[in-house]
Amino acid sequence: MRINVITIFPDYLEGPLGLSIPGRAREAGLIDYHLIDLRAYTTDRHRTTDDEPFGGGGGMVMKPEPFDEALRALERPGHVVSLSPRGRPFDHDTAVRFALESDLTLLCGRYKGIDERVGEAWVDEEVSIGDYVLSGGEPAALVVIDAVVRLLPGALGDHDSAASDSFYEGRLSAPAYTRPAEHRGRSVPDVLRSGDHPRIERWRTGQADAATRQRRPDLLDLDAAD
Ligand code: 6GU
Repeated sequence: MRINVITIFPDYLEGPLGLSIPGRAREAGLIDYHLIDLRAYTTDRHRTTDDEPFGGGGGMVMKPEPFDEALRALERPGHVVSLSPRGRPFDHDTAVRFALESDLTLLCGRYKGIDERVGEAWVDEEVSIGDYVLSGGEPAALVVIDAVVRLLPGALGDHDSAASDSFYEGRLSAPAYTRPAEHRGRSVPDVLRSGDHPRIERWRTGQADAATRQRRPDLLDLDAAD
């Protein structure tokens, strides 16, 4: 898989993409990241990427031409995704869909967003990572890439690990414990040390359901589910 990211801050992403699962997936050849500096596709002396909004109001809007040129320079843009608080919520199912693409291109907006005509001409979908405003799409791009990369076959090296993640079966995961069995007067639940795996599985399912009911009833709401 190849992921292109168009941004005015390629350095913002370079470090994190070299670490942890995203870094190991790159070393293993499962994925290739291509960080594209939007300013390389400007033509003026000041390398301008934004301008005032038509119609007035505060803030600045990202100009269409640099994004257009950066996208035109890509041999295979593949599925083009714009990161914006105006997007549809990014979730596990979206990550699964993206992980099935061979080429994914992420556009990082800043300020009041990217000129809408870039969206009309190039963007397949717009996604948001939550109901708050970030200074730019870059942290959201890292979130999307991390969530996608860990779904690529071989990235985790342990399918059980992905299968026990939160959201894998539409609910939160069970609480986890490691050594020591007793820590500051608190013990690990006996069931987890029993060696009785069917019983452990039932306990985990019960804990996962209880946590989901308490914290995220929306995930169990069959009307809201898709
Ligand atoms: Cl994807 N971008 C920005 N700028 N803010 C956000 C977001 C994305 N998702 C939530 N807030």
